[in-house]
Amino acid sequence: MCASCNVKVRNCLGVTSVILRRFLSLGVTMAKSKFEYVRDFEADDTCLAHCWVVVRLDGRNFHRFAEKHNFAKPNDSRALHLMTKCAQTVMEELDDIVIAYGQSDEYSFVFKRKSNWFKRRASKFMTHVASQFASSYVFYWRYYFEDQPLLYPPGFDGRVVLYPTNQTLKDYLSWRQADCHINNLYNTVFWALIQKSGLTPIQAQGRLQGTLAADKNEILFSEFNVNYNHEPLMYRKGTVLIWQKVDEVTTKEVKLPAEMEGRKMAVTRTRTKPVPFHCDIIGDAFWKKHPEILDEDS
Ligand code: DGT
Ligand code: MG
Ligand code: MG
Repeated sequence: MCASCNVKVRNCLGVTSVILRRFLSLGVTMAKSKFEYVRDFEADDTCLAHCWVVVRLDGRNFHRFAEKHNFAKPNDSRALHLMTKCAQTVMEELDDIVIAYGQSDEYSFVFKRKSNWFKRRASKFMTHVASQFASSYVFYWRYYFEDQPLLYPPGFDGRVVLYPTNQTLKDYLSWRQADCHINNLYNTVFWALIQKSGLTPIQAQGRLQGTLAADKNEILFSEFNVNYNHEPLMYRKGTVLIWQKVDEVTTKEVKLPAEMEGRKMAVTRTRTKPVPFHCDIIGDAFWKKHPEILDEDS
């Protein structure tokens, strides 16, 4: 019986209103408003089951951004390392990313085939990756560009592409790495002609028109004594991020036993982190060495 109105507790209006208020405070709506129908205008963007979900980001108008921030030409290692730091942050903060690949002003992130993160909604994948990446770019800027202030906020576009098989996913990543190679070879010769031979950009462009990869290698070697194969791997291959076990050594104050109190000791912890590699991902060797990336359970 209710102490105040003397009816069975389940019939007491006071108790009912307490329960009702508790429901409402928990955000449980008892009735739909007449505006609820607008939900039906939302498009269903669920990514097809069992496909690899790839989100590719690309810097917005980075031609201008690189000029304004005095990026070294053709490659600025600070800028590339900052991109990789942002990609590592994305992998650590978001769920289910198995591999990422980046070059120039772009990064691709591959989500597990069986990921059910945000019920596989494409817009959730894309916007979380883009916003986490962009805020990291601004947040970490000063650690990579110590003397160079960030002059305006950079932006990144994003797209989602689904790949139905391991082969199509590998071909996608190969396409991005081949693009890195083609652009980097071209840019390396182009800027050598300008910086070392004093050609104008129009003259350098004319000189390279119709040349094949072998011609560009030859120009680099015979005119600038540069063996393209000895250029830094990060420039030629881009950056692959995969999860690896890493031993982290930290110093900790030891609490016990009593006689050791106050002493510092090195403690080794094993953590799984996204680790960068600048290796070939077009051939089979990489995939044979890391079979877990394409594992069925991914
Ligand atoms: P978009 O993507 O259509 O908004 O336009 P952009 O200008 O971002 O063009 P995109 O993405 O095709 O090309 C990347 C640009 O970023 C390219 O013009 C060169 C520049 N960039 C990227 N990394 C570096 C770098 O390390 N050094 C320099 N100097 N420029 C770079
Ligand atoms: Mg861009
Ligand atoms: Mg780009």
